[in-house]
Amino acid sequence: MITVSAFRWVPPFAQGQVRDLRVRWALEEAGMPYRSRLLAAGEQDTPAYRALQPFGQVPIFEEDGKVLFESGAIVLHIGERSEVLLPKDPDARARAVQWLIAALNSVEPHIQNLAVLDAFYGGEEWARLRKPGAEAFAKRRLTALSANLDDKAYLDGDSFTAGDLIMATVLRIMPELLDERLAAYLERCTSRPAFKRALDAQMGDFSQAA
Ligand SMILES: N[C@@H](CCC(=O)N[C@@H](CS)C(=O)NCC(=O)O)C(=O)O
Repeated sequence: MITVSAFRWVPPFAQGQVRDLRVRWALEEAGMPYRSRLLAAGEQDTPAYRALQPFGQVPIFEEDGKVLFESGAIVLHIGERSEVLLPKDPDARARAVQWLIAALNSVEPHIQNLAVLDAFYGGEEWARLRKPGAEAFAKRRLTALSANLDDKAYLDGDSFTAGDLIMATVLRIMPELLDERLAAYLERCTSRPAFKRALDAQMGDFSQAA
């Protein structure tokens, strides 16, 4: 049985955002059953967990003694078993990988840098001063993304792929930054039944801990 590591509990602002959601969503798209391995507070820093995830983060993916960390790598690994996530056509597959990496490497860092200013450093003067610049940079990336999306349903055209899955999880970190086109795109991605099941599963695990 596949297991996915997740935190047993996080503060409300992070619930629904923790990155095991990406893996749960990919598994739901692929129709692959899994169970969550819930980490107690501090467990991510134990030597046993660090041996599996060097940075002490979630998620990790475990199956038959094999372990993977990094949500993007895990989603690609799951995609090997799902044409919904990674199309068979080699060119389309390469473009799906391209968009997944663009989401993680060219968009997420800027949105995340902005999000942490309010989430973790809200009262600090340096964060107040940093915010306009960080917001301008994030918006620049989002404007370019929106222009490229244009009138396409998904990043590579008519079909949802692993690239859309990861991009959607990045965009929903700060939905208030999205223009109408990106907001509609995000809604298109997250109205998929597989996303709803994944989100319900993550939230369900938190509610059991409450
Ligand atoms: N690049 C990693 C990031 C994972 C990550 O940031 N996980 C967060 C939860 S959303 C975490 O475990 N944070 C605890 C920490 O960094 O100590 C991935 O995509 O898997």
